[in-house]
Parts: sequence; C-alpha cells; structure tokens
Amino acid sequence: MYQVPKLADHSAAALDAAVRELLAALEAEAAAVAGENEWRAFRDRWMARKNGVLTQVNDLWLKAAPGPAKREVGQRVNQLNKQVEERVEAAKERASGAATSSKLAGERVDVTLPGTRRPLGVEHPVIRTMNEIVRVFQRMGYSVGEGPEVETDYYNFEALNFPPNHPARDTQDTVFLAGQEKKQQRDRLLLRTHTSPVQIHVMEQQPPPVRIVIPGKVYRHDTPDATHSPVFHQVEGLVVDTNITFRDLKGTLDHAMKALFGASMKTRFFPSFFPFTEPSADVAVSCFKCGGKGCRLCKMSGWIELLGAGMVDPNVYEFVRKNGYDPAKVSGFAFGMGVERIAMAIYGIDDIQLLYSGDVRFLEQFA
Ligand code: FA5
Repeated sequence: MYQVPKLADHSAAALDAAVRELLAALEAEAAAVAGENEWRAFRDRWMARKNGVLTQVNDLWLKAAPGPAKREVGQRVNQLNKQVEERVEAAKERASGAATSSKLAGERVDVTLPGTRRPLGVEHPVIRTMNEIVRVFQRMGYSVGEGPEVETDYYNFEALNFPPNHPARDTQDTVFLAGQEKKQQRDRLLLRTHTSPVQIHVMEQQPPPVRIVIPGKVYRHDTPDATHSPVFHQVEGLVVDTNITFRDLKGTLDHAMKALFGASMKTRFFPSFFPFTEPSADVAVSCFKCGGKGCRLCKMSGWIELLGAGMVDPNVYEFVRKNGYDPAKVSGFAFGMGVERIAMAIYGIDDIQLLYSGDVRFLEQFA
C-alpha cells in the first residue's frame, strides 16, 4: 500500500515525481472501491485528520520544506487536497450506485413467472338455493323485495294477527332486544322470527295487486339439531288480487316444487295453523333420505316439512285496509319456505349443521 515518502530535497523535480506517484496510488485505490464500507475506509485513509495521507503530506512535505520552497510546495499541496477530495467524492457516487444496483438486482421480479393463483369462491349452497327459489318465482312474474331483520313486535306479530298471549311471543321462541321494557309492546324490537312481517311492509307501500317474493335471514330461539338452526333463511311469497283462490296457491307451489326438485318429487299439503292465514297448510316433500319409509331425519314420518302457506287472513287486511286492501274485494295467498330445508332436499344433505360448519371439505363439493 502506498506510503507517503519523505522528500529527498524540495526541488520542483523531486516534488513532481512524488506528486505523480501519489496520484497514481490515489487512482488505483479509488478504482478498487466497490461498496459503501470500502469507500468509507478509502476516504479515511486519505482524508482523516489524524494520520490520513493528506495530513502526512502536510507534515512531511509542507512543514518540512525550507523557507524559500514553502510557497511552491504549499501551492502543490493545496492542489493535491482538492484532487483527493474530488476523487473521494467521485468514488462515493460510484459506490452508492453499485449498492443500489445490487439492491435492485436482489429485488428483481421475473414478470414471466406464473402468478399466484387465488381459488375462486363460489356461492354458498344456502345462498345458491335461495337465488334458485327466487328465480323460479321471477319466471312466474313475481317481483323481489327485502325487509329489516330487526323488527318491532307490531310487524312480526300484531299486524299478522297473533293474539297478545300467543306462545310464539314467548322468549322461548323469540330473540328480543334488551332494554325494551319501557316501550309499549307493539314498539319493542326483536329479531324477526320469520319473513312474514315484510308482507305488511309491502302492503303498506303498494296497493293491490301484489305478487312478490322476499328472501332473507330469520332468527329463533331453537335448539340446534339435524333440521333446526337458530339462524336460518326463508323465502316469503305474497299474492293479493281479486279472485285468488286456494287452487292458485296449490298450483303455484306444486309448480315451484317441481321446478326445484324435478317432476318426480312428491309433495303433500297438511292442514296447519298460522294466525295470519286461513285456511293454512304445511307443505312437505317425501323424505329424500329414506324415500318415505321413516328415519331419524324425518322423525319416522316419511315427510320433511319445507314451508308454511295459506290464504291471507281477512284480519290481516284490516291493518292495511286504507291502502286499498278491502277484505270484501281482494283475496290472496302467502307462503314461507325454509331455504336450508330445501337445500338439504336438493343436495341430499342429512344434517343442517353442515351448512354452518365452515368446513371447506364440505363446501368444496358445491364448487
Ligand atoms: C313460518 O315461519 C310462517 N311465517 C310461514 C308462512 C308464511 C305461513 C306465509 C303462512 C303464510 P314455520 O314456523 O312453519 O312458518 O316455518 C316455515 C319453514 O321454515 C318451515 O317449514 C321450515 O322449513 C323452516 N324452519 C322453521 N324453523 C326452522 C329452523 N329452526 N331451522 C331451519 N329451518 C326452519
């Protein structure tokens, strides 16, 4: 490595030779600088106040020069200071450029590599079934509506002709919101137990004729088992016009069941009771697990209940009479289907809980 020599004499020729040798060493060392750490060592070696090459030049060449030579040597040393400074500065730019390009090389992206594939999601079987049911009715000319999941007692019960002490109003069956005690019963908030309250909203908003389906989520204080879930989905249907009869209801539901399950699925209407329909029926399909022989799923009955239905009770029209619903002039039917039960029947699922388990192995079968 280059060492600053003592000058034999301070003549111009000796100085010239020493300067040439120093500059050659400076060039060679500058050229060898490859990274930022090397550059720092290079800068310190040449410019450090203590023992740097320039300090040594100052001591050995300038301070040691005899009086008459001092001026000449001083000028050369000044010039050297500048040259070293410039060289060090240039080396710095080269070193940091090299660092940037090595960083860039490390981060290089090969745009020709195949991208990360994200698997496409699919509709959940419950949502798919709900959309399928809605489509069947849309093809029959029905419109589609929605309603709130948080309801008042008035819409969920009172306007649907539930008597004040009907058991469905019991906390055994209904999830009530806390802190409602100060309100009148009809204003108390609850999670709707069925989609039927939307019948009232619809009739408040539009005069007859009405032909609408309303899909949505409902909540009940039900203990989970193979066919019950505390949160499930229904599709409500409401038709009000003149001269609508029970035959229209039967024909409509029969068509809808055949469209959903195929022409060979057997359906059955059982007499039933709902406060807001008269007469009322429960509609069941033959058990898809045992074919009607009786098993755990159908509770040995051979049938799986899918929906409730009936002719709109004249008492319900009284709540919306001023909007054109005169029970002497209009008639209609309504139904409410359990979407999960229909999904189970379509896909042969024997436990409703599978639909909510979030198990990808189960859900992948619907992709
Ligand atoms: C009703 O909810 C009435 N609102 C239906 C109705 C509408 C009748 C319009 C007349 C006119 P129900 O409580 O039976 O009825 O429930 C309807 C359907 O929801 C049932 O047939 C069943 O398929 C489904 N269902 C009821 N409870 C559950 C539950 N816990 N889990 C899953 N599905 C259920």
